[in-house]
Amino acid sequence: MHTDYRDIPLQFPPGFVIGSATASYQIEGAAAEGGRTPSIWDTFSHTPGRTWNGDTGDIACDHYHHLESDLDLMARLGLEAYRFSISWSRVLPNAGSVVSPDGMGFYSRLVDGLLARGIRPIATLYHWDLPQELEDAGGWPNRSTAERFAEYAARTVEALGDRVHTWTTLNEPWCAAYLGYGSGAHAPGRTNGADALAAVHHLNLAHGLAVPEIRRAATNDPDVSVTLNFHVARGEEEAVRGVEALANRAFTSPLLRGRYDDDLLAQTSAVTDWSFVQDGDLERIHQPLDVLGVNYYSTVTVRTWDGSAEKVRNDGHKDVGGSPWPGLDDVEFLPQEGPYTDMGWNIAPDGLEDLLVSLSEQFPAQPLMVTENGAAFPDVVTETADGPRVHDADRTDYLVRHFGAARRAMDRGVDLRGYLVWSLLDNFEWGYGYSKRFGIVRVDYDTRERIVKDSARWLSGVIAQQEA
Ligand code: IFM
Repeated sequence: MHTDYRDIPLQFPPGFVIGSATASYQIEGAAAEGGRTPSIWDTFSHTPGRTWNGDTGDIACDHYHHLESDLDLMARLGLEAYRFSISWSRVLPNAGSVVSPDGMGFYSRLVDGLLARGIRPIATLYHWDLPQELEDAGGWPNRSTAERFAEYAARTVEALGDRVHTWTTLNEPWCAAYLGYGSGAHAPGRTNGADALAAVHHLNLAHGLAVPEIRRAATNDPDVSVTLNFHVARGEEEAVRGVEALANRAFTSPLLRGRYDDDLLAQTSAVTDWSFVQDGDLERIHQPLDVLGVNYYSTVTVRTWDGSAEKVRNDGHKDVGGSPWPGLDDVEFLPQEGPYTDMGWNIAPDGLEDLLVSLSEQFPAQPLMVTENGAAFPDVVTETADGPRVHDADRTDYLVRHFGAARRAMDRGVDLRGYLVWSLLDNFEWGYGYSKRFGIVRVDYDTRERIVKDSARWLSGVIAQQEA
C-alpha cells in the first residue's frame, strides 16, 4: 500500500534552502556567442536522428539574453537558492587554457545578480557538455580528460570563487558515462561497455582532482559537493544488488569510501579488467564533501532474466540500441505500477524517502541535499482575466508528495540541507528535445515568453511559510 505524503506539514528547520535548478546547455542558447565553441551536445544534437524532432540547444530558453529578467523572476518566486551549471566551452573555448572574458563574464553577472537578490548560487562545473575537442581526443574513457577537468575547475573557481556558495563538480556522472558511452542515448553517443566503465572511473577521478583545486582557489570557504542520480531498485534481491553496485556504488564507494566494491569488479569482469585504475587514484577520489547532492525521480523494478522470453528494459532511459548496464546482461527491468509522468516514469515518493534514509544509514556523517526532483507533464495554457496560466495540478501534486517524503525522511533522522526543484524553466530535455516540459515556469519556444505555472506559485508558498 502506498503511503500518502500529502498531509505532512512542509515546515523545515532554519537554514534549510529551497530553490530550483537548471543546466547550461538546456537553457542558455547563444551557442556560438561570446566565443563559445561546440560541446559534445552541440555535435550530437546536430546529428540527424539523435534528438526528438532534431531539436538542439542553439537557442533553448535564450536564458543568455534573458539573464536579468530570469533573475527577477527567481526573486519574484522567492527562491532561496539557484543551481545552475557552467558551460566549459563557454569559459574555456576550444578546451583551451585561456579564459574567455565574455563567457566567464556571463557567469559572473549571473552570480552577482543572484547575490544581489539574496539567492544562494550553487554552481555545477559539469552537466554533460564536454568540449568537443576533448571528445575528439578520446573523451571520458581517456584519463587526460580528468586532468583537463581539474584545470578547468581551477580557472573557473579562480574567477568566481569569491562568491559562489556551493561548488558541485559533476552532475549525474551515471548519465555521462553509461548513457554517453554505453547506451548511446546521450552525447557523444558511443556504445561500448568497457568505455562506459572507463568513463565512470575518469569521472570519479575528475571529481577527486578538482576538489583540492576548488578548495585552493576559492576564497569564501564554499561548500563542495557532487550530485549523483540514484537508482532506487525494487524486486529480486540479487538483481537489486547488481543494479545498486553498477548504478550507485560505482560512485558512492570511491567518492565516499575510497574503494570500488568487489561485487562491482566481479560482475563487470567480462567487460573490463579495470586496469585504468592507477595507484593512488582511489585516495585522490576520496575527498571529504560538505554536501552530497541527490537527484531522484522514480524507481526501477528488476529481476534476473531467465531467457524464456524477450528481455524487457523499462529502466526509464531512452533505448537507442546500446545498453547502459555493462555486465548486467542477465537483469531485466520490469514495467511498473503507475501513475506515470510524461517521461513514462512511475510516481513513487516512497522511493525518495527510502533513498534518503538508506544514504544516511550508509554515510551517517554526510549531509545531503535534494539537488533535483520534479516532473514532466504535457501542460495546457489557459487564458484567464489575469493573463495566461498553467494549472499544472499534476506537477504540484508530484512535488507535494515528494517534499512530504523528504520531510518524513528528516523526521527519521536524515540530515537533509535543502531541496531544489527540477526545473526552473521548461527546457531542452536532451534526447527528447523540447517535447517534455519539466519547468515550474513555462517557456513559449516561439516567443521565449515565460509563464509562471501553478506549481511555481505553490513552491513560492512553501518558501514563504518557512520560519526565518
Ligand atoms: O533534465 C534532466 C537533467 O539534466 C538531469 N537530471 C534529470 C533531468 C530530467 O531528465
